[in-house]
Amino acid sequence: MNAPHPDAAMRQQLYSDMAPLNLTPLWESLHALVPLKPASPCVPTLWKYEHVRPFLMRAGEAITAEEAVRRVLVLENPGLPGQSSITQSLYAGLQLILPGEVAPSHRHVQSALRFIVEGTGAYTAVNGERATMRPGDFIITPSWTFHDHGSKAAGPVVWLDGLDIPLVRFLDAGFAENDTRKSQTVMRAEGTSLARYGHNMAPVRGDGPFGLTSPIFSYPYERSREALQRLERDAPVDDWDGVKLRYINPLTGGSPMPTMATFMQRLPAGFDGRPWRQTDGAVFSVVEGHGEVLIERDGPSQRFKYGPRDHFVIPSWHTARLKSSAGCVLFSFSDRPVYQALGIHREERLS
Ligand code: 1HN
Repeated sequence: MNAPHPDAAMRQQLYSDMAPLNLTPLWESLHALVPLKPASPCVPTLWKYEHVRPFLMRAGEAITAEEAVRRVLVLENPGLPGQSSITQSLYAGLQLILPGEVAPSHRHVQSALRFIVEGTGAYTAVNGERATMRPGDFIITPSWTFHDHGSKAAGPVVWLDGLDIPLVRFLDAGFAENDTRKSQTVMRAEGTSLARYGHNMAPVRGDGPFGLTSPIFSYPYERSREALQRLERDAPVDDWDGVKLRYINPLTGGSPMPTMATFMQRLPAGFDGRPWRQTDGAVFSVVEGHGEVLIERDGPSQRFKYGPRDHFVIPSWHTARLKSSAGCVLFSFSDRPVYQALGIHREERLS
């Protein structure tokens, strides 16, 4: 134990005397306020689908989609208890819809992404157009657009929800509103948005329908998968990422949503990736195959073995590397566009 500073008593008296005036001494918290490097409270975590699925099915018996409004089990980071957050700025959950159910129409400022994990034949409707869900599809709900979900499937359909909820909460920018109707009236044939914007072409006149968000709200898995497959065969594989592509807003080339970037990557069989770190915490959904991710920060690395439908999070500025002996496909998302818009994104590729 160090001897107390000779002025310690005087300082404590100062702090307690000024506290009623809402004054605090910066010098006591300066180092924590301006850290030498990010010190996220978020911790690396893996959710095995085989462990989560029984609880999702129990939720299916305990409450209807309509009663719950959204029947979701939140993937809550154990380092952020009670905050419904998977990173400091992002929310993730697994949503279940059963045959014939409807999750009623509403809208909110928060942007949402859906990544289909299990089952075929549920749909989401955005601004009067429905998108049928198939495993591996990436679907967008733009900020402040009405959306409802329903299911004509024969069995359960489960998807990953990714939302910028903690970020919007931090900014005190949240508004929400229920629709007057339970389900939106279908106004356009399915696939209209993809035909207009998803073929490296765009309408000759007029702006996109969703402001800063991509006009394509469903990116089918078969097209992403085909691109990765061809690149694995015909192009160099990156030592850190394998074969990785980012989804784009075709009108801008930027991220599909202003607050979230999404990616899909293929790790070829035998991939033994090099380590990297980045400031944006990232959430992964395993689409196909098996592998492992090693994650560390100032200590021994943690090893997480993953398989299809598992989910994991790599927090800010943790060093990570990916391996796969049999090969695998990973979807991921982060709030990288926010860092980039603010000019504060950092990434380091290590060897
Ligand atoms: C929401 O609207 C959905 O539309 C899912 O499916 C999860 C979590 C918090 C707030 C709104 C959806 C949500 C949500």
